[in-house]
Amino acid sequence: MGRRCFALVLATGQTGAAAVSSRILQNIELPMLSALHAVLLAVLPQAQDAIVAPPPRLPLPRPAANAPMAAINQNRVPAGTLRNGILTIALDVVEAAWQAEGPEDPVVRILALAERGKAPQVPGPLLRAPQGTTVHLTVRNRSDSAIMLSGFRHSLAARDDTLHLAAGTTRRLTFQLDSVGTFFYWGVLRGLTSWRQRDWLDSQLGGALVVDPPGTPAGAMRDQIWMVTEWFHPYPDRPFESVLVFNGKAWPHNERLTMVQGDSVHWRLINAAAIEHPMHLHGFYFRVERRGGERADTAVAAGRQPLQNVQLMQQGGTMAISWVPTTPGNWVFHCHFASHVGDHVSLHGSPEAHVVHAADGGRETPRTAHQGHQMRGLVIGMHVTPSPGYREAGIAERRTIRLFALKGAADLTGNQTAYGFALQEGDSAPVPTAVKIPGPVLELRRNQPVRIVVQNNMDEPTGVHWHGLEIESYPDGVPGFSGIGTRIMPPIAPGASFTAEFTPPRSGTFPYHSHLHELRQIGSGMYGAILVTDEPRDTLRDHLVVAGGGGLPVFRAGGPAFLLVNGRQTPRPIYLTAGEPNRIRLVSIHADEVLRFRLGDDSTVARWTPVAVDGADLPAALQAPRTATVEMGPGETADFMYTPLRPGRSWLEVWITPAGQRIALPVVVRGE
Ligand SMILES: [Cu+2]
Repeated sequence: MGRRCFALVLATGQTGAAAVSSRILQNIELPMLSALHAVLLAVLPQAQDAIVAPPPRLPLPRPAANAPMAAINQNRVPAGTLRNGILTIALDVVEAAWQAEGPEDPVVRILALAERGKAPQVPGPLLRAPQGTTVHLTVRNRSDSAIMLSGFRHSLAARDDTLHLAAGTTRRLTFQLDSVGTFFYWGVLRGLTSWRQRDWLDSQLGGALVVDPPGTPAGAMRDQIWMVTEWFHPYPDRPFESVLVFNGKAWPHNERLTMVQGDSVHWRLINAAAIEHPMHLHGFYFRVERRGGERADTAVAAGRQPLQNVQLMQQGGTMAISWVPTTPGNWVFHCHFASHVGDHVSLHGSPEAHVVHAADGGRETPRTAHQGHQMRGLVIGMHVTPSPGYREAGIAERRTIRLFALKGAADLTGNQTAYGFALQEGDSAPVPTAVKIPGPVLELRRNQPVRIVVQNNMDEPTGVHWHGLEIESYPDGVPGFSGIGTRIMPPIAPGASFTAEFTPPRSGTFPYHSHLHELRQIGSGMYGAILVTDEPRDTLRDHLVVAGGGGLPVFRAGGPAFLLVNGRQTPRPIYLTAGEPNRIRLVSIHADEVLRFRLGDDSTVARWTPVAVDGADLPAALQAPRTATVEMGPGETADFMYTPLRPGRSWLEVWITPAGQRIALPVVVRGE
């Protein structure tokens, strides 16, 4: 499928981003994988324990000296002229320069689209008009590269929806916007047939195409459109250089949105990168109102829109989501693949960095400095301003939990160090060997105020996120960002503690996990489950399955990708009684992999009834019995009711998709 094939070399021990590199690795032959594994396992222990320096960087393709700098397109202003039901638009394909990150970060060479007479844009100009609009499109290819454009005419088969432009030529296309929804148009270099095949030069050729319902007045749609693209450069002697962006810029250099507490927020997201993304919203639930792909987009009936805080976006997938930011403060929306919010998808630190000289002759420091957290790539930050009269509840009486972040022995796969959590029991702090993977289950009571004191007894900073809980911003756990005004949560330094105070408002199943150096810390075990309940759980009929990493993720396919289920590669059985309903809570919290779950025996898949996702009860229309398989991105939880009909033995299998490590948890059904 992909054109890319090269070794994932760990020159400094920075592990490969399984998610980023999966499309590459799918082409590697198995013997090659085995040899690489040997190398990897040999270098991993040292690598994991250090605060790893960025990998050595390689030259990036620089733009020509006279190439115009691409402007960042926030997708707020449609391109062209819309008059009497006709949208007239003229685009140029040009060689351009693009700076996906900060003013000191690299400027790279791309092909870009410009509205005639204007600067080229990343993403390309927004095409937006009501259904039924006729579009007169003129495209002039002013670059030296032959290209093909597609994605304009959704009623055609993909192979017929093409517009070929040799260098220097102009083509005209007239078409009708015939289906409502969120789409994208795209270009590729000559000889390629899909946007999935792009790597760097053609990677930003394309833009959003939004078709509103007929009769929508211009300017009436106040939604924010976010387009995800990737600039990806393979090399023969190191994995790759990549940058992943929302609307042309990566965190922390992309636009910070300001919204008012209680606003209605409407976003459209377009994943025009050749890799899936589990998108996660902190603090609030959203509903997915529309869902689409490359050539179709469908409204989701109101009664079938669950509350979600994670949605896995497939390659080429689109969605329209809405939510209400009910709590003020700083919040993030981000991809939950750890490698997509870290150095693997950043050009920062490259020797090709473009240095901006400040007025005083020194180097200008980007204004959006990191302030402690190290996220990069696919993160959006939001400031929610308090509505008038807002006050945080003052609560004196709280149940106190002391949670320790610890490093244990080198007892994970490949002799990696276990990172994890332990609770204080009694008067003395837990010793490092008390590390538990997954972390201890935090059993909280709905509406009961709690104070969790996180004591960091590791030798590196951390921060803990209570994923999915609708709580205040300050305890939310993104170091250097969570909080309100000047009261910002700091990274928890080695030896220091942080007190998170909140009151969980909803009963359900949630993960908690590190929110700093996520690939290493979550990947090495810093994750667990939070169960919020109204009354004590009946653990004979209420079962928790936490699937996550057990060492840094290395390979998706064919090798040890370091998956643990309930902390083990051979998990202990769960016991059920025939004829009795059981709740099965699944937590998918691998740092960098999508997991698939299947309940059944060798020949038959069981049936179960989904009752909750992401900690929120499902609408009645979605609580219908179905085949017991589910795919879950990192950070997702799902609860199912399962009534085994007869005694026997089956399995809850968990594996890294599409065909990675597989673990089977025995399910033993006893007679009534
Ligand atoms: Cu991602």
